[in-house]
Amino acid sequence: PSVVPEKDLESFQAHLSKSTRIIALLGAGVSASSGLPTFRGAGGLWRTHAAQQLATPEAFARDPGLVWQFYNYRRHMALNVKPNPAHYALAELARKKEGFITLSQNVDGLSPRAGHPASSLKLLHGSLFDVKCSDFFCKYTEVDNYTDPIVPALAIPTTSDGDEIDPTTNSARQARDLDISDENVDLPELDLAHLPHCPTCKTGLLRPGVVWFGEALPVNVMDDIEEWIEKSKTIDLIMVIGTSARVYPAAAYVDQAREKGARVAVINMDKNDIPASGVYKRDWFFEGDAAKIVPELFK
Ligand code: BJW
Ligand code: ZN
Repeated sequence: PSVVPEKDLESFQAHLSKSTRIIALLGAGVSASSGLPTFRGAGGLWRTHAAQQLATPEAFARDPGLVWQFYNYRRHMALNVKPNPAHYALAELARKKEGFITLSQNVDGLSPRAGHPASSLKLLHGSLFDVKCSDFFCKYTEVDNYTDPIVPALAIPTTSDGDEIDPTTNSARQARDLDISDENVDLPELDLAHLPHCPTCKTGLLRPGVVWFGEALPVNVMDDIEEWIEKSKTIDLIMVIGTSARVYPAAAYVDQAREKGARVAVINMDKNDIPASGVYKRDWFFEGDAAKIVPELFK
């Protein structure tokens, strides 16, 4: 049985099939069913900190050890989950439709891992697997750094019962990661000297290659998108998938697309969690898990 109302599905699919210029704007909800927490919903707290409070240059300046614990943990989590059917469906649409572009706010690497062509995947907020020097004047950057932990000092502590025999199965118990996102689990002591340092300037701390609040989005990414929008005489459709559309300039693409004629389809678990004006004036709303709905929409 269909997970969305048949009438909406039909009118959406009719519009999609005649659309040639299409945008998908993705947020954390796309990766939720893979097991990664969103920012503003349940699971948006890391220990006692709101995720958005750790995602700032000020937090890194104040407590780089804490911010690295957070990002090293997120890298570890992202590497240990899999893309879900929404990532795969979007990747497939990108391969089939030439005029399709994905603008993703996600930094978890799941769209690339699902085979989304890089040429039509714009990572608005960078990637957990890019690393760069935090010294403004040093240009050192690394891409595709999947080292986990990024430095030994940031290794996630595991249960100490690794060698014990489990009486129920009679086999050795696997050591399991402790959930350091839980404030009741002690964070291991961290010597700042053991945080990742820049191999070029030697003095700067490395930092995750993500876009924090107050920072500009990557210039080349913004330029590519502007060019894509500019060369579109009209835009037919924008799909706003699993994002609260509260963070700018990402959310502004909805209004920009609509100015070029786009119809707006929103796919979200929660029909009340979408404040951007452009997103309220939506033409379709599909309520539920993106991992179930997106593949259905593209059938
Ligand atoms: C599901 C689901 C399921 C759950 N299926 N759905 C204009 C107006 C007001 C303020 C500003 C403005 N322009 C700029 C600002 C300031 C600021 C901003 O936007 N603030 C707002 C909060 C008001 N913006 C910035 O600072 C940006 N920079 C900037 O503007 O620079 C200007 C500049 C120019 C030149 C020089 C210098 C500066 C940068 C913003 C960077 C955002 N960074 C983060 C962290 C990235 C790194 C990291 O991951 O740690 O990006 S914050 C965080 O929010 C992250 C996300 O990508 C982003 C968006 O969140 P998202 O994805 O929408 O997640 P949620 O949790 O909010 O929503 C999930 C949704 O999914 C919910 O709706 C659920 O219902 C749904 N859902 N399960 C379907 N299974
Ligand atoms: Zn450096």
